[in-house]
Amino acid sequence: MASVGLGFPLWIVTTHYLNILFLVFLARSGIQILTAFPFFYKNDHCEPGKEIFKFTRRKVPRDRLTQSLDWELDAPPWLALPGHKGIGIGRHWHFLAMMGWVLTGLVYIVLLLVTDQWRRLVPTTWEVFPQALQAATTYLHFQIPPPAPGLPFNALQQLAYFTVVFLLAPLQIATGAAMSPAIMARAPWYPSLFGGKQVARTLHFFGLLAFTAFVLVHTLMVVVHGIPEEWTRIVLGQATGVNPAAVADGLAGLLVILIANLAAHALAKRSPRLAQQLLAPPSDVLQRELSYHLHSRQHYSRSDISPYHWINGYPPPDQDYEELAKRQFEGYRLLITGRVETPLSLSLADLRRIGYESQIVKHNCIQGWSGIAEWSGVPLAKFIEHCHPTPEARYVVFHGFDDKAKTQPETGGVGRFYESLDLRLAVSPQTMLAWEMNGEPLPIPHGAPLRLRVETQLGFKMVKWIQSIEFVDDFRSIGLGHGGWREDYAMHSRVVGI
Ligand SMILES: Nc1nc2c(c(=O)[nH]1)N[C@H]1C(S)=C(S)[C@@H](COP(=O)(O)O)O[C@H]1N2
Ligand SMILES: [Mo]
Repeated sequence: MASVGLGFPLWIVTTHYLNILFLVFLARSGIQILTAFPFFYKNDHCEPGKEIFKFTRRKVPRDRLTQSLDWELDAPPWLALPGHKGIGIGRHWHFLAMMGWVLTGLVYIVLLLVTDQWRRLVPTTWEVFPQALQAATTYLHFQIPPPAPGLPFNALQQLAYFTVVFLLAPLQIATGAAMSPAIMARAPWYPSLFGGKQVARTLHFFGLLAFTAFVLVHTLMVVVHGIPEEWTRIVLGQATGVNPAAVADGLAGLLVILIANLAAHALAKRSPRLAQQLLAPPSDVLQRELSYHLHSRQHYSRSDISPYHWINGYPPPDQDYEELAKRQFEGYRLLITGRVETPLSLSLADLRRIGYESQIVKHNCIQGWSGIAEWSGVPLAKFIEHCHPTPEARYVVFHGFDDKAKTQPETGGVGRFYESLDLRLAVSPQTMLAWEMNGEPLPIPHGAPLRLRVETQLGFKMVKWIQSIEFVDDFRSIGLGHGGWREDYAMHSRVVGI
């Protein structure tokens, strides 16, 4: 092993390279995700007009119905991955890159600690602060400070690297986790550590800015300290002067990252379905683990209820639905079909007799907004018991009244909105069929007469305006076959605990 102060071992060179690759994908897909809801709030109510900052000039109207999807930006593809309104595939890239980046980081930290390389990163004397100040002064005089004793770089660089590795990176992971509905449902105190989900989301964005600033300055320093010598050192790990082959290797490495990004765009453009099927599986495992093992335990108080609750999805414009609504849903019957002993048709009063519970919980839309409300209805576990599904039943499918070709024509998606839940997830606590919101009959925009609540999942799973419920052994024959309308047309994952 080379002694500290000489070269960088191969594993540092390699993890450094992988870090660049993953950070580029993380940043670009992260921008994609945040443009889906370009508003930043200081509390989890996301009340329009109370933004800390926003990336749109348009003002959200309070006097007419507006859905959050109407506020998604068309992201420029040179900046965001995959660009345009591609949050579905953007999320797959984000989670895939996150897993690669975290793994790379773990390998790096472990090797750092078991070798003596940690010495270059971790300051061992308070002298580092005055030394860093001195280095900064030297830079300000347009001169290059000498390396600190025994280190290949100066004290200011050491402090910067230490901060990025041991502060910024963990904070970015921690604020990312604070946005997960599954984690939030099981441990509502966790996002509170950051001041709530929306503050965590804002900090996560500031983290992106901090990483970007670091990369820019770091790259500038490499140039200032002397390209191509520094470049050679990055590739070979050794200060051997200029090595043209190493410079070429380094450039080739950057070219690979560029090509990987172009390929990612081509894939998303040519076959978004293939992108979904290829990229989602690794994080689906993680999402399933979180969603099936973490049960919702939310008990907010009435005073926590949001003064404004966003909606997503416009109400069914059809006459049969409007007729029902006119009569306060008096003649409404919920149809239960599929793998059940006998098909059922239940009124709201029938449902009320099966069970009744209330919960004050936080809703999380995949686009990024949240809102707290009280929901009341029958626990889905009790409802399922009442339906007597046959042993073949593995999924519960909820069909809405809304034909998305009419309510969201811009996606090109057709058919009534539907979503499926694995039976295991369906019987988890605080999963319910709700007909009341905040103590009142469910308002039409929020899904009257009946909607689903699944508190460890993102909002799109919670079908509104439920017309029928179907027990199935396989969801592949429904819609386009991917387990839900947003899975079919927005390329989302079927289980969304993050
Ligand atoms: N039938 C139907 N249910 C739906 C949708 C929809 O478009 N149609 N949108 C979903 C999405 S994306 C979200 S975030 C939640 C929003 O619930 P809310 O409008 O009551 O806030 O409803 C979900 N349920
Ligand atoms: Mo959503």
